[in-house]
Amino acid sequence: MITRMDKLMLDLPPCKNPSANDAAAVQELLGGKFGEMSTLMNYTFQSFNFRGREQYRPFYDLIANIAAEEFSHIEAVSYTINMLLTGTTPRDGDPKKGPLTEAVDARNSYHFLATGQQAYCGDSQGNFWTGQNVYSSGNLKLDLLHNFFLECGARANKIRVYEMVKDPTARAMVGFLLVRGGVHIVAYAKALEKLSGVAVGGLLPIPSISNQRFPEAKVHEDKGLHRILYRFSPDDYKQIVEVWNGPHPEDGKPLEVQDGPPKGYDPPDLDAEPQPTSPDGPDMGPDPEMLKEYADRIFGTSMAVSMSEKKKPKKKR
Ligand code: MN3
Repeated sequence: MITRMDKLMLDLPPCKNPSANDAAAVQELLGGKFGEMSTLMNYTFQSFNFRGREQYRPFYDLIANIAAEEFSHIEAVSYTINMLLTGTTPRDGDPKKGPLTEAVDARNSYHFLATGQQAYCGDSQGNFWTGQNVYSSGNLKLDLLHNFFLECGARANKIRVYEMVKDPTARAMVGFLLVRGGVHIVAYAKALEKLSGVAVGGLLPIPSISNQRFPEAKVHEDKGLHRILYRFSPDDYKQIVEVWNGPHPEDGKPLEVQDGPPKGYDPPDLDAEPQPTSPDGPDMGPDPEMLKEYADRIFGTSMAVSMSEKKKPKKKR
């Protein structure tokens, strides 16, 4: 079971430059092969499928517990996409003005056609996320190797998105997830070390650039967030401490398990998009032309005339 809190793991700053194309790039971090949907679903299914868990309890606890944190990562990326899309089109309910005309130049039209300018469960190219991205082999070493590789690939993509998108909302999200994804890279490296004795941590960082080079990541590392594994459960997954211990492979500082989830921050509450097709519809009351046409059809022209005269006495039919 999962307990849910109405909080984000990080405080997302306001978006300065709404951009559908920036949002399209960020989609890769949500629904791409190496995106947060993939990490969430890989660890979730591996935990469901984990056999021999009494024998390998610390590794089961680790995978199941990291799966829980990944939920907050899909949240953070989704909110970022919504914030980048807010303000990309004029807030006007008159379809004749073509309020969505600029959207035809957006790289990804699904943000406007398939959703109400929202995050969708797909990648930067408009491919929908697929369960084919989930690997659950039944072999613990294979799964841990896969997870280590998946997190390193995810880190590469985060760095590329950081280099593509300069907006502060996107960069704050990427910087934070570089740190938290970095924790998961180290966790899987540690798990492989415990199982095999091989010093996997010596490979890090992959790609070989420090998180300290990204100001939005450095701010969290300076507070020690790269050394903390949250135990996302009131009473369970206590044996993660048997994997998450010892020195951090990059700066040698001690790894710590923190009991319970982080405090979290209130998620941004974005205004409804006042497009005719949004859930709220345009903020202009009932369409007067549509009302008149229905009055014509139901009551005949004379009633429609009197109704339209009541409403707009000066207008001639
Ligand atoms: Mn993640």
